[in-house]
Amino acid sequence: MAHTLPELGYSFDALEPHIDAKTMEIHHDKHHQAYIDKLNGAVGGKADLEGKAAEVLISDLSSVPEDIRTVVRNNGGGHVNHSFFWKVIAPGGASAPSGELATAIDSAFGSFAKFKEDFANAGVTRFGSGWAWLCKKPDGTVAVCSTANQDNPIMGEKFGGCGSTPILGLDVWEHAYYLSYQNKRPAYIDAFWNVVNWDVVAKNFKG
Ligand code: MN3
Repeated sequence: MAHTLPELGYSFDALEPHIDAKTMEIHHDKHHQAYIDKLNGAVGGKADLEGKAAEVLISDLSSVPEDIRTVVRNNGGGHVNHSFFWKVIAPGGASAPSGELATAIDSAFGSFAKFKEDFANAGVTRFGSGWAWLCKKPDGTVAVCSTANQDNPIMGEKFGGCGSTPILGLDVWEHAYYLSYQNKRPAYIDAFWNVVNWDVVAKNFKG
């Protein structure tokens, strides 16, 4: 079965003024769709691959034939990352972490403010295009990291990942912010905190 574009689940203007409607429309309908089309183009007709979920494909890139591995890494990663991103910025939900997640953040970073600083720094210092992440490590603690391009933490270390599970992610590709923020990536990251849905992040943390 071919990979398909998930519904955004809310209107393009739902995150205004922090993320503008035009950016959301192009980002979801054009950029995300393009990753899906290229992923389908790579795995289509390959019986052992085309039935696999994108998460499964990118978490085991070594088993993907070498001639399409980079295409699957970039576009399978793009599909997984964006499907995840739309959910963690969905409108509604808690505007700050609470309960076990808040405790995990406090123990890892000292405070919520310090976590935000570390996460923003991961996004600002990612050279070129990529993502900032808050991940749950195999031992249950949380950590900040960033990946290049469309790599995802669930990819093996050989492929830019770290074996942790993302619970919050931020797209820092220019296409995610250029219309409103131009070169000011830090301003976009500041605005991002207004749209994070901490109920979804808490659900991701619980697994
Ligand atoms: Mn993007």
